Amino acid sequence: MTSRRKFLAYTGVGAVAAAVSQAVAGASPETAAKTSDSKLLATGNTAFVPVRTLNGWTLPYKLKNGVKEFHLVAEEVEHEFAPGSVAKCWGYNGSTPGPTIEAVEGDRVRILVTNCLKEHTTIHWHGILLPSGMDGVGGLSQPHIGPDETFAYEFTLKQHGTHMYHPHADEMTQMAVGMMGMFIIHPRKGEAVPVDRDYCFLTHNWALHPGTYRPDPSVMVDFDLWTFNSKVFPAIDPVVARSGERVRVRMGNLSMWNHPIHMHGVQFQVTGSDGGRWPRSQWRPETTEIIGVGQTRDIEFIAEPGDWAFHCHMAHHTMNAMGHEIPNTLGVDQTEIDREIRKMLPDFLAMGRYGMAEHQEHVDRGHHTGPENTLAMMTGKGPYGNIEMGGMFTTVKVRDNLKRGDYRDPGWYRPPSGTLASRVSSDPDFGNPQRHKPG
Ligand SMILES: [Cu+2]
Repeated sequence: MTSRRKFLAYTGVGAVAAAVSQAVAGASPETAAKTSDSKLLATGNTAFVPVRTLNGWTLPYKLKNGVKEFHLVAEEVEHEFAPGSVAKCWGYNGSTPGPTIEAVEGDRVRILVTNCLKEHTTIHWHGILLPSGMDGVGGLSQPHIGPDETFAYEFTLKQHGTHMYHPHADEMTQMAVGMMGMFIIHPRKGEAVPVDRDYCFLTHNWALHPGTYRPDPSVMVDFDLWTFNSKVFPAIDPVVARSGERVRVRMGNLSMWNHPIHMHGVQFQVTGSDGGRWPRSQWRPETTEIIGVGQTRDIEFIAEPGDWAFHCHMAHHTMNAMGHEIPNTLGVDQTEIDREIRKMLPDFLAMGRYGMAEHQEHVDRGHHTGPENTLAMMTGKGPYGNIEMGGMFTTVKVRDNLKRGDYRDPGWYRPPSGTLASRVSSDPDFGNPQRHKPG
């Protein structure tokens, strides 16, 4: 735990990590190891910007006779999705997702896996080319790792790209409760188009039923929480950058749905996947990219000043716990039924006649306390009011005056004068807009 805190404190001043990484550019592995803390930073012959795991952390390693040795511990963790919702989840080394493993193409890695669960597990290195016996499929490629046992995986990284790790034993349960992580491999020869910031996260879905504390692995469709790195808005870190920087966001999907991830403000380029960074001729401009189940995708963009929404475009994936099997109240006058129900349930409040935006206002006013340990369906405050989001939503915050490697939340954007949408009338009959006349 001490080393993890130390490490977090270290990366907390992200500038330091980035600066040291740049300082080792072109250095031999030996000098690189001397110039920095070799347990924490890459010691290959290539400089790279260390990947930044949203709301997460990177696993330190020990260099042992030229082998980078990592140690993962599969265990139960107490996890907070956002203030007001905690759960007994499973993860690695105290967190869900587990820490990001970061290495360089050509590295020899050894990954010790200690199982502190009460049932057996394994780890599959998703998308990584390795000997069959290291592939981590319990029963097929290896014996299971029993409770209290430690297994060693060891292989040489023959590729680069955005990869993932997850159990391949009782997968349905172990993944549903949070066991997963990212495995980032940087190219040995560096990148022709270098990035200034390199973010990563995993998308996931959870059935944490209202009022409960353990995710339900049997649910297949109606999930309650949709997360980036096991967090929901507004607890998801913003993606922070300085204007003009090249930013990469690496996204992986180990959930049960596809996620069309949409970014405002730019056309990003889709530049890579589990297959590594694609040749430039295959990059394509998009504003939404589907991250299919079991896939990873890298997007890159040049940061534009502002506060930009960054979210899954499945509208229910930007909400928290909500009922699905309910009658449609849109356009329904519920005055009578409201009165009748309140005789039995004094706190009852009919809603939804004119839309659901009022939900967040009512929650804010304390009208709906809801079950314990359960987040409101929509939440979040911006500089201009309620954001009415939850789940897979965060912001890209770009400012002109940020220092390189400063990842701190810069607060809300102040648009230059003349660039903010504003009220010009409160009269519904304002102006003379054209309307379509049926028939
Ligand atoms: Cu989605």
